Amino acid sequence: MTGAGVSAESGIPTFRDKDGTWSKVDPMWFASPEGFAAQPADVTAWYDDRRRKCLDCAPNAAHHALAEIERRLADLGGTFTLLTQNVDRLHHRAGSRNVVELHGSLHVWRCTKTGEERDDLPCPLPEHPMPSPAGGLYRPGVVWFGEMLPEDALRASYEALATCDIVMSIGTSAVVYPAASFVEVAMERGAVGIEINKDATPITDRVDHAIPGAAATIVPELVRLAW
Ligand code: BJW
Repeated sequence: MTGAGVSAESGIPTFRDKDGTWSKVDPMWFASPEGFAAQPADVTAWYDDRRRKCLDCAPNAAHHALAEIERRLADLGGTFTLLTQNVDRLHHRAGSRNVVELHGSLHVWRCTKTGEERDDLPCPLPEHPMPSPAGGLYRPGVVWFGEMLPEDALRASYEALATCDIVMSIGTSAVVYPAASFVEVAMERGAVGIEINKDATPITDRVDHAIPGAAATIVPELVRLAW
């Protein structure tokens, strides 16, 4: 399972680190349905700007190494499920295939009236807020606080957590639920738990192996050592 720390070395700020995305706005407002309802233009512009900046960034060595693990395990007849909290789609761009987007995507916009999803809207959007043909607005296709995670993403996550031999938590502060509980869900039934993070988190003392360091250094090194 990955979090914003995996994309930090691609130039995408994390949420909670100093100078992170949320050092400039109030997250409980901008990442909430209430914030969008009250300030649709500001919230749309903020997400549209983040989407544009993501498109200017490229996957880093951690993204590529995770895609490589998936390919190598497939060659051995194994499976690899990449649960990501990230909304930047850099894992897809690095070649990962079995990606579960827990918190949606910055590249998807959803009509507030019909639920229709679009990932082909121009960047930047011509208007903030952006009207939909059905008379609603296009909202970012991300999961805000208080919203349910997509059902299919939750199902795929719990299936993987119920069967995996190894569970890794990479570059996440492990404070946002339900993702924050995933490592322990798998460890409780016997999976080996590994954390890779440049700082300590609430799960650091509970995993079997906590590896301190930057994801773009440690994950490729793991691949090199494992094969
Ligand atoms: C590096 C590095 C490098 C840096 N290398 N490492 C149970 C208990 C308590 C509360 C709840 C609960 N269940 C639900 C809740 C409420 C809430 C929640 O968890 N609140 C907590 C804050 C307490 N959860 C929800 O509302 C979720 N919905 C839900 O559960 O629905 C049912 C329900 C609702 C209400 C009540 C009960 C049930 C939805 C959560 C949606 C989260 N959405 C966001 C915003 C997405 C849109 C956007 O992009 O704007 O998702 S929040 C934000 O945090 C974003 C991230 O995906 C998520 C996690 O952040 P992440 O990735 O961990 O980033 P950071 O910045 O926190 O950490 C980066 C880490 O990387 C750090 O540790 C660095 O050290 C490290 N790092 N560089 C390696 N190079």
